[in-house]
Amino acid sequence: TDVRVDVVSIFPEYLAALDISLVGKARASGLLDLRVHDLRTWTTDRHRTVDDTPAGGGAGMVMRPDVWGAALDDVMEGEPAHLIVPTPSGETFTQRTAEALAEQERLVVACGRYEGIDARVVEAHRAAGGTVSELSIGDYVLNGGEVAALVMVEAVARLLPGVVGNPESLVEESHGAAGLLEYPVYTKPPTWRGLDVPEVLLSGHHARIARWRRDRSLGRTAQRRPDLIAALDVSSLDRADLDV
Ligand code: 6GU
Repeated sequence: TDVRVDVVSIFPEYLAALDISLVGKARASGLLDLRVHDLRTWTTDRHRTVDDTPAGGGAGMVMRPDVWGAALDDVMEGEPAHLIVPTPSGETFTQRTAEALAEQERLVVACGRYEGIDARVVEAHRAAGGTVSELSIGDYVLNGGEVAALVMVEAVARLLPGVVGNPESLVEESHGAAGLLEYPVYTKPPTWRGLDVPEVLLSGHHARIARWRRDRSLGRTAQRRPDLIAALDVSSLDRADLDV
């Protein structure tokens, strides 16, 4: 196997979606060794408690460091893997993050619930020589890290060599190297409900099609994601990009 990913959660059922589609195939074909674990396996009390009240007071509950420590020690088998902690307080997970994570041989994803995991778990992992990414998937609040873990695992898995059939479909996408959103796409029939496929796409004129697509990408990006236009590297623009 090329990459091993362990996900630890109190709701391992959330990760069932990783059995299907592209990620499921990557697992079945041995390109991805994905293992999902129930955090409660590492509890020691009758009630299988994973949380406790926050030090310093306040609302909610915090996940216990002893349970998480035991879980991570076991799952990592003495080899500190790269630890991913999904959290709304993390750095933003982007396509660049997915690309960097796809280079790792071992990833462990620690899904927190409640107000989060006792901060010493991350601290201890770093002290033991491990590396950590605390990552958010965007500016909104989820109930726990599981859905974010699904997002991250899928984004990373599809970058592994051999997982996506046509590697060209990896480079030409939104948030690819160009930093632009994808152009609109069409298929047959050429007219549907009175709406036509843009004529240029049926012209067979490859240079004009490429120009049309680039213009649609630029226009769409300017409308929907002005932040991406602001971040564009001027040297990535061609002369015709500046024509109105
Ligand atoms: Cl990674 N976790 C939670 N709980 N909420 C989020 C998130 C992560 N990313 C965005 N919102």
